[in-house]
Amino acid sequence: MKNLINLIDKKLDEYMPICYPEDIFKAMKYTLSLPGKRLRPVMCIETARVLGCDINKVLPSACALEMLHVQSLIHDDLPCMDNDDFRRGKPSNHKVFGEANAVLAGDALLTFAPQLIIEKSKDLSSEQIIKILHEYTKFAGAYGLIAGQVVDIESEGGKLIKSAEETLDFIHLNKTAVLFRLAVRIGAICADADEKTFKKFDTFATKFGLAFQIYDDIMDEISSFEELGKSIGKDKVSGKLTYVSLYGLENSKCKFKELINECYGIIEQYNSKIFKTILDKLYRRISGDEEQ
Ligand code: GRG
Repeated sequence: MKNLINLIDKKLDEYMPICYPEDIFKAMKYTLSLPGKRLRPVMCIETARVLGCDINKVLPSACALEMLHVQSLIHDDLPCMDNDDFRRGKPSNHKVFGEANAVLAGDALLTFAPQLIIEKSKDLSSEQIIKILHEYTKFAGAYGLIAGQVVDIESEGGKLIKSAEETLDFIHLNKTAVLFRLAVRIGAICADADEKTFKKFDTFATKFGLAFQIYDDIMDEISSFEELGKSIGKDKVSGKLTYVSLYGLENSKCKFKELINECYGIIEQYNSKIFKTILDKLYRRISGDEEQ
């Protein structure tokens, strides 16, 4: 896993040389190069690998996914959104580069990512590239990430069109699960997976994404700035709709474990050390190491 993360970091740097005007590239590279977990590119590459695809084919798309994820983090931290001063243990993008450059750095990452897929995916067919770009634009936009963020903001202001339970699931599925789904779907496209396999990985990523957001909600309650690298306890103060606020801490832990156990079941047949490591790590943290 460490080797894979090092490879992703190397490629992220290599794919984005600094050009004029340097300020925008510096802002883009700042949050991108901070030590994130790289979960989305890792899951994209591992999906492709277990399905028999050479990982070099998928590297540009995997790095593009991290760029999209980082864009969402930069914009999420802005004062007009979640207003967070820290990200990945360091001052947020707008704290270092100013609001205008942080907005532009996010916009630039969002557009750099598909450019990278088109320019660097030399070993994929045109049909595969079109499929990947279709997935990217659908999941990043108003049918995905943006939809999740809009409903999240609205719910914070008390505006609920659907029930609290339905609203929360909508937010989790669109704000968080969507990028894990995008990751495995792109990996499966690169590997030319059949429909049944594609759906299996999609179900895995949907369940994993929900579990991951529940994990994030729980950590906001029980963790520390040192562990997470961002401000904690903010959800509670802002009266945000979260799994913990709606169902309580213990029920949230149970739901999280149930989903992760389902993930183990789906992925078991692929014998993937990397998927197992990711699931184990999250499960152990929530169980306080006493289970497994
Ligand atoms: C796509 C134009 C466009 C806008 C995006 C701002 C926004 C709309 C969406 C916010 C999405 C968001 C920040 C969701 C939170 C998901 C989440 C749990 C992030 C933390 O992921 P980790 O823990 O972070 O994998 P690292 O830093 O390790 O990569």
